[in-house]
Amino acid sequence: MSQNSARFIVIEGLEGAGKSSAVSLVRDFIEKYTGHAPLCTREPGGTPLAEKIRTLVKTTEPGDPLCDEAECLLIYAARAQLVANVIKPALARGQWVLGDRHNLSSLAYQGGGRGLMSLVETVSRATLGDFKPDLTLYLDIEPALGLRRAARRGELDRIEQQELAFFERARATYLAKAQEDDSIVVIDAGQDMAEVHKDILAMLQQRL
Ligand code: Z5A
Repeated sequence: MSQNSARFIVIEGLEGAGKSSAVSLVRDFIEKYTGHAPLCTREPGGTPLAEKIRTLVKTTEPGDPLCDEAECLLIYAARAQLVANVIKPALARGQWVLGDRHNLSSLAYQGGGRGLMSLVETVSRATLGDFKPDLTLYLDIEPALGLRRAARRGELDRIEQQELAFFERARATYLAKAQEDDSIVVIDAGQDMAEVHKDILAMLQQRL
């Protein structure tokens, strides 16, 4: 594989969409396809500093609730660290990168869900410029079904406790962005896992 052929692939979706198992599937596919394991990242997180920010974003500080603007800026601080110190260096040395969430999550959750699209677009441009994934697999699920699946997994974190309408707005933003951008592929994640995985593999074979 030549140095500059490495790609950045991202899995996106609401809670309970099945991102965890999709990440394993795509990681194995990339390893077989390129002969090398990709670097796997998660957001927010993926560097020591960004993991500390992840904890701040996911938990509730009694008496000092995180305001929406601070949530947005913290998530971008974590992403700027991850892109500068992990993702870009990996791509530059020819290693593929597989992300569990990236910038599209901020457009969906902070832009659509929180109603902060103008802030998101400004900070995104300032921190990422033109940098974006080569391919994003968006696992689309009805929020109510996704939250039922996520609830079976255990206690819900600060963001997972938002009202259903928040996730409906986030989903609508995911779908609108996918319409505008050819590098975002929508996968029906409401199907059985076997069907979802079949669709993911078919799409990877077609796109790569
Ligand atoms: N966030 C944000 O607001 N803005 C941003 O820019 C970024 C993130 C980057 C990260 O939390 C939180 O930060 C997230 C968005 C916000 N919070 N919320 N809400 P995280 O990383 O801890 O959580 P996550 O990314 O939402 O979830 P996850 O645990 O990594 O994965 P998942 O896709 O939600 O679900 P899963 O664990 O793969 O599956 C859930 C369960 O469903 C599990 O038991 C599976 O076995 C089951 N499942 C999965 N697929 C199926 C099918 N097809 N059929 C039946 N059952 C299934």
